[in-house]
Amino acid sequence: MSKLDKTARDIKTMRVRGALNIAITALKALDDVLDDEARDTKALIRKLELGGKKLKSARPTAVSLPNAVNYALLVAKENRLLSLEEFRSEMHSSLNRFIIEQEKSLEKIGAIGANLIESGDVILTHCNSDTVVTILKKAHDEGKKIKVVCTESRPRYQGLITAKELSSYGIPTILIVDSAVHLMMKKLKVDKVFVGADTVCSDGDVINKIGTSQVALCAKELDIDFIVATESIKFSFESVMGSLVLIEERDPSEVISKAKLPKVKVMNPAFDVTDSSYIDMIITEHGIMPPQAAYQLIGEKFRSRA
Ligand code: RI2
Repeated sequence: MSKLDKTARDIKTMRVRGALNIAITALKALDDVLDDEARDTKALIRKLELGGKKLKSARPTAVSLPNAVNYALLVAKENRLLSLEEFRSEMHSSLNRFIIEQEKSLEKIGAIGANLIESGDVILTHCNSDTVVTILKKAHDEGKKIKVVCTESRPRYQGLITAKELSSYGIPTILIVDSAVHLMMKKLKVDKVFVGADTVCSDGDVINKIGTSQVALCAKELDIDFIVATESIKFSFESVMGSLVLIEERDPSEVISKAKLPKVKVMNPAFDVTDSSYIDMIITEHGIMPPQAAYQLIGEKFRSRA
């Protein structure tokens, strides 16, 4: 199995996961392809295209994955007239620059998000978002005394990753089951909710781990700020063109083994859509914006593709 095939498999099986991490890992896999044997530039571009196709099909929902691959293929196209060696070197630097930019975006969001947190805040988060974890760690580093409530995030219990990471960082952390969100928001006096995103649509709707929209409903009902933290690589240009985001349906065995309920159809959607009207703000590396500004950001970011 080639290195790229292995990366595609790891993304599919969620050994590699998290919308930003998937994008960066895919770019690194394409960067490796650049060192493959090839007759000429055209042949190497063909390999990148084939590899990109495999990577894009590994998981369907987080748009950061196709956005990252499309970026690499766009740069490849722009450099198609270079000699093989020039092409390799130009591509290596472009891809590495892009990866560094993504990492810087994460840092910037960490700083912006931490500004929104006050000492004494009780914050609830769902699933495991590196972007949200970065914000919470930054707030803690700044000396703010925060408490974080993590949902389990069934079926894959990614909330446990968040809880482990934050608690070992010294942040007081509470774990709850997903269905306890409404009750515990009241009981623990949650001040703010921070979640990540897999895809942001042009109308400001946010697609994130299954259960996010229920958390948003509870936050709205209790008048708690619901904040989405996401790098702009997760904004969907295709949504401007009317494409609907495909919600990944994962294997039912992640929920329960077939043997336990042989006659029951088990469904396992991995993501849901939170309507923009439930979102108070979106934090990107460009700053804080209302969800309604998503269209504008997509226009500025993807102007070249329109
Ligand atoms: P970061 C994850 O998807 C979660 O839904 C998380 O909220 C989102 O990606 C963003 O994560 P999955 O890959 O990019 O766990 O902020 O299905 O790390």
